[in-house]
Amino acid sequence: MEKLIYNALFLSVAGMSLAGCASKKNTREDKRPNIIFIMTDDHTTQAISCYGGNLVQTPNLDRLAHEGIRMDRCYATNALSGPSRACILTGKMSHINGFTDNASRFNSDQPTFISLLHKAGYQTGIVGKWHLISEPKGFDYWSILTGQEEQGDYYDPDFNENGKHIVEKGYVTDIITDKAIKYIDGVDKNKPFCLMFHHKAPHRNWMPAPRHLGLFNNTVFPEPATLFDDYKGRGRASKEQDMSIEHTFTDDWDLKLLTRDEMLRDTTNRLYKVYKRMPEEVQDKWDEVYAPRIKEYRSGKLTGSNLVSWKYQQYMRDYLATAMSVDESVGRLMKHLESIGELDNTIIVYTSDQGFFLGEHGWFDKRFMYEETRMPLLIRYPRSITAGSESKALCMNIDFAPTFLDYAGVKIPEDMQERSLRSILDNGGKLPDDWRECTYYHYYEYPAEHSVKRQYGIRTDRYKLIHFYNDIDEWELYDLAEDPEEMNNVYDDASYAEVRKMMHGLLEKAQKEYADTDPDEKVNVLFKGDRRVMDRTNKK
Ligand code: SGN
Ligand code: CA
Repeated sequence: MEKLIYNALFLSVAGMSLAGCASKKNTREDKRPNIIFIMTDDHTTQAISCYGGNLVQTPNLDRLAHEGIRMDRCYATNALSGPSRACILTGKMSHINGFTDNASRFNSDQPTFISLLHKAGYQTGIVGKWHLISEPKGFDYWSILTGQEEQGDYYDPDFNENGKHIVEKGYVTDIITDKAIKYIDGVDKNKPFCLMFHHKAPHRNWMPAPRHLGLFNNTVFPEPATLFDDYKGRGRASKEQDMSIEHTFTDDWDLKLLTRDEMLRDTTNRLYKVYKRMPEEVQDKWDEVYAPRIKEYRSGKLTGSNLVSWKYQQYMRDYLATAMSVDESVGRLMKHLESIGELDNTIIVYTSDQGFFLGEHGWFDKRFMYEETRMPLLIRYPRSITAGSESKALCMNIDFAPTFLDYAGVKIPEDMQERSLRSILDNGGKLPDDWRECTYYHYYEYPAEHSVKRQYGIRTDRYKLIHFYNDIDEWELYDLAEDPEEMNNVYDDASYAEVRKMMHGLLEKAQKEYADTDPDEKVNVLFKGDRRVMDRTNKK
């Protein structure tokens, strides 16, 4: 009931603002839309209220959904930052674009939707996280995060701005938003622009903006039903990962259980390295906010499952407070576009490089092909997208490049591996008759941090088939209608024999279609400097 009232109120406010800006015509001669591609890092649908998440309210993202379309089944084809970004730019899967894991280096000489838009007369810019190591190409302007292996810092972050190193004072989400707004204000108003607007938040180790420090300290968040998963119904991949709240979460980096004095005694501590970037008054607030947490932890009362529950609460407090800044950023951006009359001339996309586990299966992080790693995808463009649409169409991040080119009227290159989503977006989310039967996934970063084994697979409307290869050789099959939390692997269940056969057929077809010709290839992990290269000379 409460939710209904909230939605009704919200809709009326959103409706008013829509009516208010509907009169703003595109006065440019060149009528092609601007494109603003907002991508956060590790922001997941469970933490966004328009996706039905029960953790927090995200009014600005909800506004995007109410005034645009909410896509419910969009998947990264390789749920990790660098790989997802490379897939998005090129419209090609990792084995084709060459960026298979976070230790790769992007070959930025290959065509991207950005370089194609640029050639077609678009102004192009990127602000925030890039994470592809090589310098961006095809952009007129870039200001990208550097430091901490290109993850950037939450406070006083370093940037590479068109090749020059600079340090900006303040909180990362706000700085990136300022840069985005400045870029929009600085473009030639006679030509369309495409801006990639990429946040660091809410990536690990989840450091909130000063104004959000302690925001949720009195909130108790609902626990996911699978927080205490014992992985019984599944194989070694789930059992042998290293991304659990119970075992992997660290006291210092993740839980922030160090006082200032303790940090000063060991200034090599990783938490201290990011703490010392904060101005003194923020450090004071930080100390105040984390002191009760440290005290509670050291009281010695927390053990076993109580300790896991407690850690989960601290995780949610930090993650969700950090994510508040991105919801506010989206609000600021929309208001600004409205004020300069560009809101309706602009396709605004909101997504995240991948989803994230918020305690489901006892985990944080991503990488697995399970449902929690799906991407949020909200798109607002009132000139052709009906407000309040929703869609269950199976989408992938490699669909983005052809979609943007389609809206910009630029020819989609033959070798992009997928097609535009435009016919779905402009048609109230309805599926065309010949839409795909499944999405394809292939994850490579193993052995590596979090120990998630290599895997590939497909997801259809109802089923999911996964093969964990390299190190182990195990298959998993899920019936998502019967088992949406993916607790029961039915691969060896005789009653699913037909489904299993059907899924293997589809998988083979997908691998052929996407030219993943040797998916079980076992590659040696080699390093050139600190960059990983795939050694294919000595496989298996
Ligand atoms: C860092 C994090 C990992 C995370 C990767 C990749 N460790 O290495 O937890 O999985 O980034 O994330 S941390 O100790 O540095 O916080 S990604 O989103 O960039 O792919
Ligand atoms: Ca990420």
